[in-house]
Amino acid sequence: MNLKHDVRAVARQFQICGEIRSAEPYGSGHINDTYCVVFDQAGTCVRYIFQRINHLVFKNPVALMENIARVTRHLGGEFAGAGDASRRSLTLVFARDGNPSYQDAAGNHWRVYLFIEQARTYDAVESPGQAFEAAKAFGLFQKVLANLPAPRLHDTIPDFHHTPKRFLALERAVAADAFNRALLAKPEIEFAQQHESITSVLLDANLPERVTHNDTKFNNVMLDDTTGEGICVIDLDTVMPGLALYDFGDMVRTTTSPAKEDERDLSKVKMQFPMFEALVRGYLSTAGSFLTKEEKQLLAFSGKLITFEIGLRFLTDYLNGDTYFKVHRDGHNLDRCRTQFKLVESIENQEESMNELIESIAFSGPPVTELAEELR
Ligand code: ADP
Ligand code: GN1
Ligand code: MG
Repeated sequence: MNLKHDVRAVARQFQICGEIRSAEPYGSGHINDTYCVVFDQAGTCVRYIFQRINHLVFKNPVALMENIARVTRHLGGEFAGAGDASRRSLTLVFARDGNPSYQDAAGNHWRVYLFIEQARTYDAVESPGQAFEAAKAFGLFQKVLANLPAPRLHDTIPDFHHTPKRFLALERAVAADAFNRALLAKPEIEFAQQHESITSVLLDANLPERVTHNDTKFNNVMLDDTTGEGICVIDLDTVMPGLALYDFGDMVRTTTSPAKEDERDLSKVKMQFPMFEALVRGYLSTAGSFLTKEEKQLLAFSGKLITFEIGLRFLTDYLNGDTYFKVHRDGHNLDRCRTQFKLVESIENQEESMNELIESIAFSGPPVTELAEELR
């Protein structure tokens, strides 16, 4: 084991029995360090997920873990009667001192989850059925958390989806141009400036605050290997008060295009209508009962806005020298920004038909659940 962190030492601090057999970096997240750690427990290999919380991004890991402990307990309680209950929500393994996380000598905060077996995440969507399942799972997540008892959750990253502030951050990065990259990103900067007017639309729409996930990208939901069902929503660091449409918007961003987020061949990036339809049907099958008319009317717009917002963030990070998102090659954040802005264009070209579809599904069609099975 030649890892960046001493996972073996960390493991001793958690309530896990048995001997470590292996520990490997895991997943393709941009923020935390994730490891899959295998323990031999009386002759059986059992896997766990270990995560080092990125405390440069999440400034208050203790508050964050308080949120996650409350949210996982609530979800676990709600799913308790359902089949396969232990795979339907994340389960924290507590540290030996009873805390939901452990801080090592270097100041890193660690947490451990039971491994969700026989399910996996995908970096790119493969079928409308998958889009449907992801959206259904995220909608159910919001629905169950609508009953989370008070108090209000902590804001783990204040103004996380405040798009006008994200725009201002870009403007500051352009003005500073600390890494002389602005010229290389001239078309993208211009694209961002031309779209400034959309940044405040959701904030101005007077929509209800809800408990939302805020990072509903497609690889943050695990799909069951056998049934394809969206079995478990993961990556709970940003679960906090927000707008339902932040979640739907990020689903549109990550599930309607067949291309990966960092695809360099932009001809592959496009909003595919069947995926969008599957998303709308999947999401409304679980969230349709509590969403307001105003929220439903802005479903397509939210896809455009959140795609634009994440594009702004990639561009800003590129200009600032790649300090926030993990990068694996030169220009990685600029490549990511380009796919986002290409997708914004594609959504714009189809926005009218997307809105017509929502009108027919959400306001005048047959009940959403009746049609849902056709997509599977
Ligand atoms: P990040 O915040 O860095 O995106 P995630 O929490 O999304 O980290 O985890 C990264 C990857 O690890 C996920 O995409 C998923 O494949 C895997 N993963 C996370 N939690 C679990 C779990 N409890 N069981 C199995 N796999 C998991
Ligand atoms: C980050 O943690 P991960 O990789 O699932 C980011 C999201 C972005 C996403 C872009 C806390 O998500 O906001 O949309 O990358 N998470 C945080 O892929 O900033
Ligand atoms: Mg993730």
